[in-house]
Amino acid sequence: MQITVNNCKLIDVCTIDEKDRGILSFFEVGKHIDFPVKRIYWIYNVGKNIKRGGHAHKNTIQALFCLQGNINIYIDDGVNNMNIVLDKPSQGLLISPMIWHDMKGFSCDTIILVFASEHYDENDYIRNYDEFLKLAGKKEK
Ligand code: T46
Repeated sequence: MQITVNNCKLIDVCTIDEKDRGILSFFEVGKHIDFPVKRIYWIYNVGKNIKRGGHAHKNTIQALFCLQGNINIYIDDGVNNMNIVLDKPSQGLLISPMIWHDMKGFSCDTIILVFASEHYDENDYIRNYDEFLKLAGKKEK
């Protein structure tokens, strides 16, 4: 199947708002997210004007949540691209493999929580954009 930015979806997780008691949000693997979560990591304390990401994954699927603050995510399939703002903890972004992604516009209090389908493996990363285009079949080898 050809992966495009349209395969990357915003996910609204289940949210229980009990007013003064606060808000509880959750998702369940197999019900709301259909990949096995093998790794969870979080990113915080990002300085002003810092850009992170700048890569695609060969196999890893990720669901990315911004628990606090906000963030701009640029996603690119080699032909089409789009910018997505995550600014509420109840909404995540599902990023398919072979989607180039950059993250910027971190606020000083941004906390990102990411659920990944694979264990960490540097060989799963494509960190060169030309290489990404070749592997995605968007550029002649
Ligand atoms: C992604 C975006 C959204 C590990 O050792 N284990 C891990 O699970 C991760 C995620 C990273 N690392 C190491 C690898 C680097 O030495 O932590 C260092 C920073 O990783 P990186 O520069 O890849 O961080 P970001 O913020 O550019 O990208 C991260 C994830 O790596 C990546 O998978 O999609 O967040």
